[in-house]
Amino acid sequence: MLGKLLKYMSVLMVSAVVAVGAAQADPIEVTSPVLRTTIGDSRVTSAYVVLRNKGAAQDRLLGVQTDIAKMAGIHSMTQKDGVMSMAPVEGGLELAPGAKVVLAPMGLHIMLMGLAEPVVSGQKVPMILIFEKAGEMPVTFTAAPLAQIRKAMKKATAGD
Ligand SMILES: [Cu+2]
Repeated sequence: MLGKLLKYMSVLMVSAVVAVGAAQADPIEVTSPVLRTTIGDSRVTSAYVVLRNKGAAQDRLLGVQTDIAKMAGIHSMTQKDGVMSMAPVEGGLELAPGAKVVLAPMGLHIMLMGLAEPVVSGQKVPMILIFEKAGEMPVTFTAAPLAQIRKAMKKATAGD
């Protein structure tokens, strides 16, 4: 009986959260969603995107969902003693009001591991970006080779 009640209550709480999210106009602008094509037998790749928080409140990119990979997460890349290493961004990626956060090669990226299939150029990959306040946002990423992504990202971030 209690279990049933708790289940009902949690459903109510989820509906409330969804209602709040739907009431706001999308304060997070998502542009230039791309992912790298895989090389050879590699089953790992990275996806990049430009995020802009147009709202007045801080938000966070908490995670990413996709069917193409067993694991998707947000990674940062740092250089120490000339060696690049990457690590998960703990607690989500902060998006301050007005901030533009660029996920690009050699920096922040969406890490995709355990790909079921290789990623080929031009492939459209649906993903869901999960924000703390803005909620779930479906975004279609387009696959391209790294050199092409570098060029496109440079263009997308020019003038800042
Ligand atoms: Cu990574």
